[in-house]
Amino acid sequence: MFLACRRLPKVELHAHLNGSVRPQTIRKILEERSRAGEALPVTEQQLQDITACGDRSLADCFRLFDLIHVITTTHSAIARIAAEVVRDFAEDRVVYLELRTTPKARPEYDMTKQSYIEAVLEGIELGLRQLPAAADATAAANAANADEAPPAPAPADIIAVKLLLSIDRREDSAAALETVQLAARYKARGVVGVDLSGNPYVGSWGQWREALAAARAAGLGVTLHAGEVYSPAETARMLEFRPDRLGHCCYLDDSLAAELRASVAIPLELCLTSNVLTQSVTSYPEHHFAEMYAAGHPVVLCTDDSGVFGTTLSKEYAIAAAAFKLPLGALWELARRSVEFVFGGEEEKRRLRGLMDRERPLML
Ligand code: 6MZ
Repeated sequence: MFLACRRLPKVELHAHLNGSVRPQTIRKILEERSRAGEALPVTEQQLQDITACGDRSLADCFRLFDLIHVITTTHSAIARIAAEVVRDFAEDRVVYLELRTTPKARPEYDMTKQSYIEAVLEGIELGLRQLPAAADATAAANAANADEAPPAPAPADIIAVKLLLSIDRREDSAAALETVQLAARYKARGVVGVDLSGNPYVGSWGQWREALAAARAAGLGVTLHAGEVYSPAETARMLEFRPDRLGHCCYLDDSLAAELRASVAIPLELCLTSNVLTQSVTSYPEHHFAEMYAAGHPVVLCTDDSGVFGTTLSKEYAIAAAAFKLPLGALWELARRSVEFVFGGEEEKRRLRGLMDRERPLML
């Protein structure tokens, strides 16, 4: 089943850039900094924690993200990890990726939120150019007899990549608004939405509501991390806001779950491995995916933090197949339905529907 899941064309809608960094890249960046004579910003024990990909509480996860952030500090490191993430998802047969990341203003590294976004976009473009088929095509086109070169498969035929900008729950309303304004400004470069994420124990909804409303008014998609911990009052405010998508929703009391199922078909981005490893959900078979899927609620399987949790989207599909007894046809339907919830626009959806439908006879 795992091999079939790898061959399945898939749509990834919930992947955090710094959570998707390869563990070996973390080590390489540190080695390079050490060779350049820098004192290492993390201890060997911390490094092992980051690269272990094991069970960890949600609170531990946020400590790890802070450690990753003291390693991926430069524009070149950000561009490098973005390029690798694009290549990793493409290799896993993800045909459409919405990558999300929190723009960071770090004056000590000469970094503004805008320069951070530029570095991520540069990395995405680099990753697309480095895709094996795209690289072959470039070489062929540059060959002496370029006129006879076979038509180049455009990188977008392998994977289309869009960007969501995240508001970290530690940010105040002004910082949140700055991110939204930048998202609106970068729409022409592939920014399609805004996400609210970060430590669910920090901050409160009122801080970001206005910025998120401004994102919606600017025509950006809005997705919220909701109910990752038990916080029914906040989750109720989030449902009232009617975001375009919701992430996680592990802790819904009966009335919120009923409201979500009955009155609002807000698609859910569900991350099985992340929720089980952080103990937000006890086991795969008990994951709320089962209940929502059975109720016909729109659900999308996603990785969350493939580097930190040691997963891939193919693995998530294979886990769902085993835990919820889904045959390959149901997995294909799940991937096909995910297309309807992308923020990339109607034309992109039409293209993806065509791609999925063309592949169906080869898969099933
Ligand atoms: C909430 C999460 C998350 O933005 O620096 N992030 N927020 N819940 C989760 N579940 C485990 N996983 C990742 O990527 C790392 C950031 O993404 C958010 C956190 O804010 C984390 O600092 P970027 O690329």
